[in-house]
Amino acid sequence: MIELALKNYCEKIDKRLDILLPASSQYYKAVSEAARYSVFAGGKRIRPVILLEFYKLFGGDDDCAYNFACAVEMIHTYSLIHDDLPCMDNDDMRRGKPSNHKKYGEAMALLAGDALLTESFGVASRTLGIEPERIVRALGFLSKNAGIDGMIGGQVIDTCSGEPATEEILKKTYLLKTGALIKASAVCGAILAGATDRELEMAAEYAECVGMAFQIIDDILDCSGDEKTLGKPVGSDKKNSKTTMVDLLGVERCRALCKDLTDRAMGILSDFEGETDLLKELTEYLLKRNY
Ligand code: GRG
Repeated sequence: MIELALKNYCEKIDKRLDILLPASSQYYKAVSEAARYSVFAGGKRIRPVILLEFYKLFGGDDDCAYNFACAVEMIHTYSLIHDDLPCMDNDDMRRGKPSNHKKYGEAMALLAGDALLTESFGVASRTLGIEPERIVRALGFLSKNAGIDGMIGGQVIDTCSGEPATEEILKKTYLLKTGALIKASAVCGAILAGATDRELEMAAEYAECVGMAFQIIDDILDCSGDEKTLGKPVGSDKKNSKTTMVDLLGVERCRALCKDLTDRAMGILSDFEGETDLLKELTEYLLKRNY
């Protein structure tokens, strides 16, 4: 059921992304090709689905929020392209294919990521059928969470803080590096639909639980997942001498923590008055994911 719902969403999101991604002049079409390569490499589209479901939960007509949802996916894709670069994790494979810099070279991968990030805000700003004040507020929230106090800040702690990785520091890192964009997805969907401040707080809390669990599961998969299913080599964290939550707590305690976080997220969904069946299925699906 959730697989089918995700497949239907993916088809609609992919169609919109195909329209939104800029076609370029012949002189620089290489950057569009590189950006499209990663955008259409088979991502799960979790973040746009969360945005669209929160938008619907608070009464939005889902078609209006597609540009915004695609913009979040463009930011996510840029972060993966840059994360794979030799100066970051130096990963050769992503989603079962050569990573962007392996296919197009480092300079083009850097530029493709930059292009996706920059274009994403233009795409989100061209959201039609929603009050401009809501769009501006959501843009501010997205930029904050993709930026220094969000995903970038988390990546900085992760790659170059030099701090010994304690449980507290890792939790902060995960909330920012992985959680911030998931939080932006849920909260921007809610903002665009006109949710109340209390509902925005609840959406944020839900997404923080899901984001934290998502990253811990990523850690578990990086040490014990199946390379073919994952579409990338396992052991990237070890290769980069990164301490993960699995190193600190062990796999079993990590799994228990993810179960707790998922239960909390499910509890928050139950507290909403509207329809949350798909979000509940998605939340449980993410706990059990193997790629
Ligand atoms: C600006 C130089 C520069 C780098 C930015 C911010 C950043 C690098 C990277 C973001 C950190 C990151 C990649 C976190 C990992 C989050 C994560 C688990 C990603 C995988 O998400 P999925 O499973 O991916 O949703 P798919 O492939 O399904 O889209």
